[in-house]
Amino acid sequence: MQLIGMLDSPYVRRVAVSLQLLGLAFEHRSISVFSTFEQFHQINPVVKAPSLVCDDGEVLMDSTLILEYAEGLAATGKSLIPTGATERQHALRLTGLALAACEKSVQIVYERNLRPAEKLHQPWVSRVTGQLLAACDALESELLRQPLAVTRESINQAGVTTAVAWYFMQAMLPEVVSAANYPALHDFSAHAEQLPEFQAAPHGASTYRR
Ligand SMILES: N[C@@H](CCC(=O)N[C@@H](CS)C(=O)NCC(=O)O)C(=O)O
Repeated sequence: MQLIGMLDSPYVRRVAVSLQLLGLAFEHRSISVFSTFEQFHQINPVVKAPSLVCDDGEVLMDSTLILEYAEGLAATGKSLIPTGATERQHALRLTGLALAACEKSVQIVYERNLRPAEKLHQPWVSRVTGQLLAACDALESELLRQPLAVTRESINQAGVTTAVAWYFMQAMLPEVVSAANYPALHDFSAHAEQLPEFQAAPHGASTYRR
């Protein structure tokens, strides 16, 4: 299967890291939804990153749906979703918070980079920034209350998505989300980024290679 999209997208990166942790082989094509729109369009006319081209050619999109598909392909016993109801509920809460943080960060980045400066709508930016910081505050509290596991054997989807989201925010919006205010998130991310699966799929323009 082929993972389409650049690793500067937190959604693409969470899939690239998760596929490795699930033990699934894939080819990565670092194609941009912006600078190589036409090339992306030929693979998926909706031009959403990540897209996953399955082995039979069918194209999936949306990182959460792609990961649901991947979970079904993984060998028995390999999963990033806890099986116990309480642990699963908590992992889903954290994953939801981290995904909301990604969404709000991406909205701010698009507002800054894609909209002409004179058309920037400050009330919208303020609203989105408040939502982003609310998600970060909640994640920080959760990590302080109950630390997330961060070895390659124990990290779960909440851990992968939280770490990827934090790295993305620090790369793109460090002045909005100050690391000094979120020491637990910062520390967790620093540990996760040391894992081989994160190092093989670094944030940016590079291509994952096995
Ligand atoms: N909910 C989606 C969000 C994916 C998303 O918004 N990806 C961005 C790149 S970071 C994208 O495709 N942007 C191009 C566009 O929306 O036109 C997911 O989890 O995959």
